[in-house]
Amino acid sequence: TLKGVIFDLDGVIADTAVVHHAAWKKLASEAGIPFDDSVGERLKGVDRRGSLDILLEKSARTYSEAEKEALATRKNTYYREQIERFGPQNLLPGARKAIESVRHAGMKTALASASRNASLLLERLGIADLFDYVVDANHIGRAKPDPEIFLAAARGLGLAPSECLGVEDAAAGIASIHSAGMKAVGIGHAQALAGADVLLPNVAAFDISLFKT
Ligand code: G16
Ligand code: MG
Repeated sequence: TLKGVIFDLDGVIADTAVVHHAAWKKLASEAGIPFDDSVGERLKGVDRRGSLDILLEKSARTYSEAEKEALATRKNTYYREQIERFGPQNLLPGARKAIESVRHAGMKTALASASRNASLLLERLGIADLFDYVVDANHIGRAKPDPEIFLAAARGLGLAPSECLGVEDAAAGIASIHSAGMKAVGIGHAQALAGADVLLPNVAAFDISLFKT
């Protein structure tokens, strides 16, 4: 039976997917690297360095390690400039209610985010106290689509993976949830989410009563 729900952060709870997208797009444009929405979609849920590697697939030249480091840092600067101004108004509509519905049903909640800015965001959004356990990129070795982050979240909740449900807006995240042995709820419309067990248009449509057995 279901005892816990593990939420992704960017694009599920926080309205940051567009901010990540804009920061990568700006970097790509400055570096003269082609960037379109299909590249943008592939970057979702992928950690910073993995995202840069995807971006550079389209580059006409190669970059040294030091140059790559500098590009990733520059993107993060653009991103941080925006989220420093974030507050509860940047929660996606219905996000708080969705997390609270899980808690009110007597189940546990965890966060599994690939972002190294996750704790800053949780504070800014005012939702740090809604999670029983938080795992972000600072705690794990292998990024999504590897199952490590969702497995670590289940372990932190003291639950078996089969007792958990994962909620994600990105293909890499859905793959991570499935490899961890959990059912996956996809949030959004992207073609890339076709593998999700349940697809909802947005987090406002998430209510734990839909999943309780
Ligand atoms: C998020 C975003 C990704 C981003 C990654 C790393 O993951 O979806 O687009 O590249 O974090 O973020 P940062 O550069 O802040 O460490 P998630 O798992 O919360 O969706
Ligand atoms: Mg996400």
